[in-house]
Amino acid sequence: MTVVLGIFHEAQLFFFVLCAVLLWMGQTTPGKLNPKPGPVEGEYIEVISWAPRVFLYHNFLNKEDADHVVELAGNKVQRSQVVAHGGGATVSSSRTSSGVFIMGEDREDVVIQKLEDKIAKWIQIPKENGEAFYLLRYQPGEEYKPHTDWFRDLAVGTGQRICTVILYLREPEEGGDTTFPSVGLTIAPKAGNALLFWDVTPERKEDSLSLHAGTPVIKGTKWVLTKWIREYKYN
Ligand SMILES: O=C(O)CCC(=O)C(=O)O
Repeated sequence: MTVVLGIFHEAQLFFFVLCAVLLWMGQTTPGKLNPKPGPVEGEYIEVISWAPRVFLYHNFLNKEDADHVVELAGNKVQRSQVVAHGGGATVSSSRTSSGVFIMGEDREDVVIQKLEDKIAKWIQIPKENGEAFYLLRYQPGEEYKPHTDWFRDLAVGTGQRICTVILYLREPEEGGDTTFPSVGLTIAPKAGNALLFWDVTPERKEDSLSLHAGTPVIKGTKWVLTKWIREYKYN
């Protein structure tokens, strides 16, 4: 009996040591993926549409970082403008929000840098291809009517805007959806989420299906951070 028990214990001991060694190898063997590379708790990416290409990253950023960005530059917003025909910028009734580009010292902010790095990692395009973040505030009644983000009259060397990322920092109580009217898509501006859509097709043609809008806020205030990504290094 004692001999049988002894063999059993030895077998058990051998089994545990083997498991520990295999586990250790799995964690440390060069070239092997971390066995737990999956999403951080609460983060996941949803494919919304393939035509146009639209993806929603749930819980991309936390409330603390979102509040930090609003506190960093929220008091600098001014009436938004649109790209005028023939270049330059102009105020338009199609875009009634207020906004500011996060540039200079503010762009060096640790949270801004963290968000830029996280976007680059997500979309696999170097952060140097991104324009500065544009912080946008919509109050009740304010909107951005349907438009596309790609440039019609592309100045030589500037590079086309190929995709757009919108980080929802603070959601309004009502209204303020992002919509794609050509394909009947509506994305709720849920704080913490990030929306990615492609302004060009996989063939790098301007994608008319990427027509999108920020619908009027009805109640409360909506804050977003928009980043337009160019096809070449931009900064
Ligand atoms: O505010 C939104 O939901 C859309 C913003 C937008 O269309 C843009 O920044 O290009």
